Amino acid sequence: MKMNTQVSVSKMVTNIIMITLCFLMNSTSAANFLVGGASGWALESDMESWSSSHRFNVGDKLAFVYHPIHNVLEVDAQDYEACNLENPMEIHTQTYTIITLDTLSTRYFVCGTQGHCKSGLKVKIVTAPPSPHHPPPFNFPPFSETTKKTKNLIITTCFLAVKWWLF
Ligand SMILES: [Cu+2]
Repeated sequence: MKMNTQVSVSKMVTNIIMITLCFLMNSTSAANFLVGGASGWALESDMESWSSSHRFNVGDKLAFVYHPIHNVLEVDAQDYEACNLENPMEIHTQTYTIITLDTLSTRYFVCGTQGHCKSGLKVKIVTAPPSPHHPPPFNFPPFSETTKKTKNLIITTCFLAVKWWLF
């Protein structure tokens, strides 16, 4: 009985370590961006220079952090240019909005409070494939297709190993 308890405790500890390692490996491929930088989704942020100084890849997440006087509307290209607030595709109001960039696309976000979009509280996010000419943030080496495949294989093997160990 004592032996069994020791075995299950060490097995549990190993499981926790392995799961943590798997998640750490998995998480390095995507980046999280605080929209607008340190000042967040606010009138004092320079959205244009913020967005042009970053490169966005599929799987990255945008965090809009804002005061309740603001909100986040996702709009189309025309409404973005014109600051038309009448026809949003999505409305977010929870003061901490996470948007996952799940496809290669251009997405448009504006503040829905009257006058804020026209004052510059709007951002256009172009999600692009990784390119060696524009390294992603945090100085990660750009992933080639081969290293990506290898990485996916390692992650899959890792999760399979955990599954095998657990059951
Ligand atoms: Cu606003």
